[in-house]
This record gives sequence, C-alpha cells and structure tokens, in this order.
Amino acid sequence: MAKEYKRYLVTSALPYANGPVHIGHLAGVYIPSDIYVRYLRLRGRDVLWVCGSDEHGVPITIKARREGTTPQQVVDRYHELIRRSFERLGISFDIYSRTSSAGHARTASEFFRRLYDQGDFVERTSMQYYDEEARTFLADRYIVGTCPRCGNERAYGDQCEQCGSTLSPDELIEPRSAVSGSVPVKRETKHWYLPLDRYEEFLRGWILEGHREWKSNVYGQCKSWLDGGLQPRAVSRDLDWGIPVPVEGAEGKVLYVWFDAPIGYISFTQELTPDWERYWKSDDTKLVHFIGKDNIVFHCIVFPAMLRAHGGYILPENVPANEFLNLEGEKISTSRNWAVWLHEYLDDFPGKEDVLRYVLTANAPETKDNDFTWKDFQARNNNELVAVLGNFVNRALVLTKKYFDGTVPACGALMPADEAALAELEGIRGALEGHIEHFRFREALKEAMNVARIGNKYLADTEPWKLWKSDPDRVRTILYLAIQMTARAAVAIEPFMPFSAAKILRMLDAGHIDWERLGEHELIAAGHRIGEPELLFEKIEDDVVQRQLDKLAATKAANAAAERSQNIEKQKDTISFDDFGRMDIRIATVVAAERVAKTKKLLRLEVDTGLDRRVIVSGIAEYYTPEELVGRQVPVLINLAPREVKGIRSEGMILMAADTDGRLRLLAPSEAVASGATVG
Ligand code: B3M
Ligand code: ZN
Repeated sequence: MAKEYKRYLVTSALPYANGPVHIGHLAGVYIPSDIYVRYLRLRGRDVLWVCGSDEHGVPITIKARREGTTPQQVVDRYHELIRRSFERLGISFDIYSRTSSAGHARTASEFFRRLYDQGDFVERTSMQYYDEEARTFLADRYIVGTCPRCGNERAYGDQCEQCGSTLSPDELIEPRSAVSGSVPVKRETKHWYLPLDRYEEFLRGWILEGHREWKSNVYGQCKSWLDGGLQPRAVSRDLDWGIPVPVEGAEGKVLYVWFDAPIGYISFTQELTPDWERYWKSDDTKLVHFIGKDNIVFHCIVFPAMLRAHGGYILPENVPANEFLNLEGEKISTSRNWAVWLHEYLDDFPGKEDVLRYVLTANAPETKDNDFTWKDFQARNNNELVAVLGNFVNRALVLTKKYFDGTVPACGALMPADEAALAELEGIRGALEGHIEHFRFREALKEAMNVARIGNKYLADTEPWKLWKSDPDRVRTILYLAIQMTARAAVAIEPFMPFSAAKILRMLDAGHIDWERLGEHELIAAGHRIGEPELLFEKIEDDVVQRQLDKLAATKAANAAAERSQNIEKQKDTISFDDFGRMDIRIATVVAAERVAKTKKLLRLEVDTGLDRRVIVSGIAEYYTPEELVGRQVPVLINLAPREVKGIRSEGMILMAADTDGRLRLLAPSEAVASGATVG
C-alpha cells in the first residue's frame, strides 16, 4: 500500500547563473517538475516547489574573468534572465531565489558549522597549484597546458575539451596559470572533507534496499558509485568567490559549490515560509528532487550524507533524474553556443510557449538520451497540436456557435457511437494520474492528448454537419458530448500546456473546472453559453524552421573558425626591414608539374620566374595534383640557397598558407601579373 503523505516538497536543480537556460535544462528538469507540481496543486495537495540560481563555483569566476566583469555582475545578469524566462514559459515555482543571498549564506554556514562542531569533517592538507603572480590557488579549471593524450595546447586541469579526456593538473604538459599565464607552483593547503565512506553502509541500505522503485538510470548509477566504494570529498575550496568557510584560520577558503548549492533547497524554503521545518523535518512529507543525470551523485549520495550527518532532516523519497537532450544530433553545449536558448525561443515564437512545452515533454529523455530537431518540432506542432487538439476544439466550438448560437444544446438518447466514445474516455483519468505519480510524463501527455484524439474521431464518425437538416436532435446530442470532451481536454492538458488549457476554458467561458471532475460526463451544463472560438495553435511553416536551422549553421561555422584560430602559430622573433629586404620574392608561373616517384608529398615543378625557368620541389602533392598547378601564378622565394631533394636540385620555394587544420593552400595575385613581378 503506497504511503500517504500529508505534504510535498519538490526541488529542481539550481541552474548555474553563468549562462541562460536552454531546451536541455527544460526537457531534463524544469518541464517535468512543473508538470508534477501543477498536477499536485490540481489534486489539492499541500505542495511547495523551490528553486533558484546556483551562483557560486569556478565556471562563474571564469566567465567574469573572460568578460572583465565581477562574478556578482555575471550572476546578477543571468539570475534575472533565467528567472524571467522561466516565468514566461509558465514554470511555476513557489520561489525562485539565489545562492548569493545573505539568507542562504547564513543557512549554509550554520549547516557547515554544525557538521564541523560535531566533528563530522576530516581535515587534510594537500599540495595544490598556486599562482604566485596573481597570489591565488588555482582550481583545476584554472590550469591550462598541453593534453598528454591529443596534444591540445589549451587543455584544462580537469578536462581536455578536444578529446574529452578527464585529466588532473599533474598530467598536463607545461601547465600554466589561466589567470596570469605564469608557471604555477605547488603550495600546501588545508581543506575539510566529508568522509562519505562513513555513510556507505547507511546509503547502501537506504537506496539499494529502500528505493528499488527509483528509475533504473538513477538506481544503477547509485549502485555503481556504492560498489566502487565512496571516498572522502572536499567541501571547501581556495577561491575568493563563494561562502566563506565559517572557521577561524580559513581565510581565502569558501564552501565547495556542491556543498552549498543543495542547502539552497533548505534556505529557499526558509525564505518562502516560516513553517519550513514542517516540510523538511516531518516524515509525512514527500521530498522529490528533479535533476539531470549528471547531478545524481550529489542528490542521492552527497546531499543525503550531509543531511544524515546534520540530523533532523528527511531524505528524498524519489530523485527522477532524466537523461540528456541533444540538439540536431549533437550534444548541447553552453560554451559552444550549441543550444536553443529559452529566452531566444520566447522572443522568436511569441505565443508558442505550450508548443515548446509539448514537444519537450513528448520527446523527453526520460530513460535514454534523446534528440531535438526543428523538423520534429514543426511536425509535432502541425500534426498533433494543430491537427488533433486544435482541430477538435475548434470544430466543437464553431459548430456549437453555428448551429446553436453558442448555447450548449441538451443531450438526447445516446447511440452506440456515443457510448463507444464515452467508454474510451473512461480510463483516461486513472491512467493519467498513474503516469504522473510515477514520473512518466511522456506517457501521461499521450493520455491527456487522447481526449482530443477520441473527440476528433467521434466527430469524424458522427459527422454532425451532414445531419443538421435531417436530424437536428442528433446534432444536439453530438455537440453536447463534444463540448464535454472539450472541457475534459482542457482539464487533462493543464499540467502540460497551462496556456492552452486556460484558453480553452476561456473560450468555453467555463471558469475553473476541478481535476476531480475529470471523469464526470457533464462538465458544462446544457444551456450554458460559450465564448468566442479562436484558433488554439497555428501551423509552423518551413521558412520559420529554416531560419532556426540557419542560425545553428552560423553557430557551427563560428565554432569552426574559433577552433581554427585557437591553433594559430605564435609570432616569430622580430626582424629588421633590411632582414626582410634580403628576400627576393617574385610571382612565377608554373609551366610543368609531375609527382616525384616513390614519395606521397612531393611534386617537381618547373616555373617561369621572368628571369629564367627553374625546377622547384614542393611538398604539396597531398593537396594539389600536377594538372591543377600548370598555368597557376604563385609567389616564389627565388634567392633561397638551392637544395638537393630526392636527387632533384630544387632552386627556390613556393610560398603557401598553412591553415590551422594543417592543410596547405596556394597563394595567388588577385589578378594576373607578369612572371617576375616582385613581391614586397
Ligand atoms: N548548478 C546544475 C548543473 O550541474 C547545478 C545544480 C545544483 S542543484 C543543487 O548543471
Ligand atoms: Zn586531449
């Protein structure tokens, strides 16, 4: 028998305030949690839903350094952008706060101090990289060097973005500080560690025995963490941005962001209600954390261990983590701007908030990574929202307006087609509730949409428009039932598409209809006058989708150019004007070309330098065929000392551009010139 809960406490992962929210965040965390909380409210449950911006951590300080601003300015900008764009999408938190608030600092400090005073931490000193020029310890992300695996010269101390390897600073070749560029030194530093190993037995029992019902991706990840053995985890950092460690002698040290952030769930609840302890400290509260799969260890292992150590707090009943959403077949990436940003979507598609909510729910990565494509977005809008839900609602309202001047007609005797439709509608409420209660939102949405599917089929089968002259009473019954289905559809879709639900109820002029009535046959009495029908959804045309695809193509091109510019050769030592003057560079014309036998890279060229015809051996056979070169004009350094190459006397050098991807490219005058023209 499922446990009865008196109240619900729902949290959603705190988005980092170092960038906007994108569709991956929405599909993974925020739309599922909004559906769940809206549903609980519709069921009349006592529920609080807390979230807020995660404003500490190294990524924010890196962003500030890159922009030449302060971390506070970065978080102020993105906190407001994130808060506002959630609001515009109808993500209905009870509170959306932030971890740079004084209230949060107080709660997190008290939490740390309690564990410290209880002796729950282990103190350890370790050698960390230190930048003597900037006088600061360096977090791993602040150390750059050459990746030992792929040679990328801009690998970070924790990860190489080029080959994806996880690294440690000691593995980097020629490590240097990303802050000052200087070579960092090792310096001793002390930190406090949460000995997770001490909680292993407890966590094993609580999760592996007590929560076998958790989603398999979550349960599986917890099991592998526990089977791998838990290690003590540092809960402080040498940083100047964050909550200062509330211990004497801890100057320059702050709480590790993953220690402070989850405590935000508690501090935001305190900010929301003086009654916060009833939610956080009563066993009849159901606590649910909505997160992405990269946050599972922090929400199922680390934070529960912290709560357990502190004592007095409940632990999460469920952590329904989603997998990742990709975009057009590629991983969404904030740093590469490969995303559909929520605020840009809202600006580009005004009035289509529910379309995005619908598509991201229908396509949610609930059990495996999934892919968002603009073509699928268009197809689901046109073939499901417009053609099924919008079409059904519009026909029911327009026909009632047309035949009965908007007054809901009385229902006559039911025919088999009516009984069949009503029978199909019977099971929807139960199925819908079951799916939502078990965090199966894709399935739940299908059930909600079935009301309109059944309604559409009902009208197609009964064809009231053909009966009006011959059997108006029959039309009365059909449209009476269609109006009931329209009201039922509005109630069923509210958790998923709140804007469309409100619009349908407005067109019905029906005010609020309780979820508890979802199974009833009559939601709108005969004689009620409906309001004006309007289109619920509009088709999305190809050119609209193409504009979004063009935007992504431009992002891809910009990334490619940026990546190539990252490998630019450093400038050579300065030379004098005279040094340059000694080089004699001419435009020459290639008059003959052939491959050099037994080599892959070499061509033997005969060029007309205007002064003479000479042979030059050039390493461009991988990029140009002999045929492509004959007749071309190229710059040649003609006073380079002759060299013997594969037994061939080579007199001079063809000047080429060596692109950052290693390819050699020919150079040519912008228009034909005389062979022998000087270059200077
Ligand atoms: N700021 C979000 C992330 O890892 C992280 C969640 C904190 S929840 C306490 O993308
Ligand atoms: Zn690498």
